[in-house]
Amino acid sequence: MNIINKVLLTLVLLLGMNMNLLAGGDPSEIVIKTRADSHAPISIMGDHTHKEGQVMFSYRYMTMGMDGYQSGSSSSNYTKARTKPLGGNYMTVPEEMTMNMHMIGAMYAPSDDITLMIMGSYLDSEMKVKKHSNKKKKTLESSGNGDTKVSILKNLAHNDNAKLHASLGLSLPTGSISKKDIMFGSKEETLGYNMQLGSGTYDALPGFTYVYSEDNYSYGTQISSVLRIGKNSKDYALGNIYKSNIWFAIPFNDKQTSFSIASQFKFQGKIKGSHKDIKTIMSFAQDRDSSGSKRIDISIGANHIFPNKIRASVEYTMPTYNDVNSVQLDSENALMFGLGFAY
Ligand SMILES: [Cu+2]
Repeated sequence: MNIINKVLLTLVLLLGMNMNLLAGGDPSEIVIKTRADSHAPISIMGDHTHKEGQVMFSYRYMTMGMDGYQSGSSSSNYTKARTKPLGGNYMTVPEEMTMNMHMIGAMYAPSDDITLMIMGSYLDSEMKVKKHSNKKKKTLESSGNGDTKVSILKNLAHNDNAKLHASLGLSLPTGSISKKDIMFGSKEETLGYNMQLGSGTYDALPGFTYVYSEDNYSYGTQISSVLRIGKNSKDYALGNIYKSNIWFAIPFNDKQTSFSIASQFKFQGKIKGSHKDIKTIMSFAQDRDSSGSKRIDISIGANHIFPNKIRASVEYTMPTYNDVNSVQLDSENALMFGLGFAY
């Protein structure tokens, strides 16, 4: 099933669930309704805080693919993907990659001003590679727990329409950075950087989020970073990430449904050091030179709150600009789906 079919299927399922629940809802019940767009599009983390005593659980699923080649800001080809930046050729060439990620999160507000957040993840990745000499193909796999993030969110200012909060988090290196698979030899070898499940480092996660809402629309912006602290046990550190997000949302259906359009700018630096278990660099996937990028994505999304207060969200992300170091696999569209419940 391609990604567009997945989006359509999800939307149809959401609509179906909505109709069922509306039919069964009790109109005499008095409920204080939160707006669907009181949360940002689902791919944006730490976008909202909670009222004192409130607890929220959430689940997110993301699937993304990479296919074809990118070099600098233009598309590239197999020949370039096989060429090392300083001359010579790699023995193997990655052809495509898919990554599926499950995220489980919990939030709790000990006061109106402070919200605590924890998020764990599970990743499942696949990369197809081709050995140039005999054209043999192999699918490399890695799966397991990713890094765990703990954050504190603090409200800085708010009035009837606008709200500003800061967040400070720490990413704990619970994801493996020693994932291996059999490539073309007889024994397992260390997989490339993108196939590892975590950063291996403790990462500081600072950010600021501003949201403004009027009766019939809302918009928000978030700036955030991932700052690696030192190097990991394999003698490298992934590049720091600097992101800025903006989104605009329109609520309807008694504000229980919203549609959004969003854009993200993301800069990620190059890997520092190199994985000490990678003795021979087989392809650009294991080469630190092929890391780091500047990219702009555009996404469309929907949030919906069911009468039973379960919040469902979907977001479809399209890369629109990508400028990568050396040569890398080209990003395809991504899909994220989320469920949340607060009480
Ligand atoms: Cu929440």
